[in-house]
Amino acid sequence: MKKKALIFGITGQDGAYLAKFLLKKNYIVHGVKRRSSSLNTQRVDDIYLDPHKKTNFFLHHGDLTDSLSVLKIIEKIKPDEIYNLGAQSHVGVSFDVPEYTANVTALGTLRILDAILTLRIQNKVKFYQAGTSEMFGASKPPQNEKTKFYPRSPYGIAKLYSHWITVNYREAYNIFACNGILFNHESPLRGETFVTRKIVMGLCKIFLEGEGKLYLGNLYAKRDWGHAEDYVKAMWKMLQAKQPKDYVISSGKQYTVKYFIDLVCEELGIKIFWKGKGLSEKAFWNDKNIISIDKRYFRPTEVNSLMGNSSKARKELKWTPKHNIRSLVKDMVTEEINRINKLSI
Ligand code: NAP
Ligand code: F7E
Repeated sequence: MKKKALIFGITGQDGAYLAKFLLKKNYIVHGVKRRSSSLNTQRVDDIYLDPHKKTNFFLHHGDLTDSLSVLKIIEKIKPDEIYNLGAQSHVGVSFDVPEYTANVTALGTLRILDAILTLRIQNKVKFYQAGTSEMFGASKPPQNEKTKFYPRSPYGIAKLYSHWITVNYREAYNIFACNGILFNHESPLRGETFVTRKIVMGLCKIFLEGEGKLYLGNLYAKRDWGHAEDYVKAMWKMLQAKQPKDYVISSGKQYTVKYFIDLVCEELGIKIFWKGKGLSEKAFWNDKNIISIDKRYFRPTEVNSLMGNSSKARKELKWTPKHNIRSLVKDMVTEEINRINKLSI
């Protein structure tokens, strides 16, 4: 019998990579998408077939803020594995909509876990919760499973609730539930307002079309960036382990936002130079100012330095990433150029 997976957050970056990975593993994949006024399934359109034809991929309308929809979908699908990747996942935006962020990103997890109990399937289903390095926040790197949590945003705090409610339901009700504590992971499918994709899109537009200018916030935050393709494999591996546990997933290296810009320029074969300091810092290409700082992209509280130690996952799950920072940048730049070229045909 084929295994059935249910993915909340199917329309996001990780949802798309995980669905493709599980389909290759011969799973039947069900995804939950929320209703929106414009289509939001672009990332999975390539695997979506007419449901009247033979397919292993199905989409259902639902919302993590709506307990009834969560309960009904789980009851209907009876999945072997549930992956909760759904969230209001933008750290900056979480300062603008903290209550909404808590409702989706914290209480959404409770709604899934409680549906599992209500349906009395706690001994049949495995649960993955998408935790984040943002829970470490101000704690010094390198961060591992034993590092103290010190979140610095409404998003990080909502995720911390999800982390502990997952631990609590595992201990109280014996649910096979795992928290993946994933450090930043990117890809050509990354949301356009996260810094790596914003940089790649902005610079490709400037260099290929001679158009536009990039406005950024804190260039000196350090992040541990990996590739989403590698990180979704770790999610699956956690649910195949003998015991349900929590794992840090990271590359173990950190770079500044400014260094990421330099790598993208290198990949594009372009030389830029920097001038000025603080809010007046600017980047130039052929004497043209192409990057400036805009205060609006600074956060009320910043997470300055993240770098994970994922030795537990590497040892116990035998997880090893295929990508490094350079292959990540290469993949993102190549796909962006392909997109621009397709649009101009
Ligand atoms: P993403 O691209 O922002 O995707 C988030 C997904 O959640 C989207 O499918 C979104 O739907 C869905 N969603 C939002 N609100 C919802 C609601 N009320 N009900 C149901 N679904 C809802 O995020 P990602 O980068 O793929 O990350 C996946 C998960 O891992 C998220 O939980 C994120 O917080 C977490 N995480 C990400 C990283 C990272 O670096 N990428 C690191 C650690 C943890 P729409 O498409 O309709 O918006
Ligand atoms: O910011 C700085 C910003 O928004 C990275 C989410 O997937 O990873 C992500 O959260 C850094 C921050 O990612 C801009 O201040 C500078 O220091 O790409 P980001 P994030 O906040 O690290 C974690 C692990 C998650 O769990 C989250 O869901 O870049 N930065 N200038 C900027 N950031 C943005 N977005 N835009 C700028 O213009």
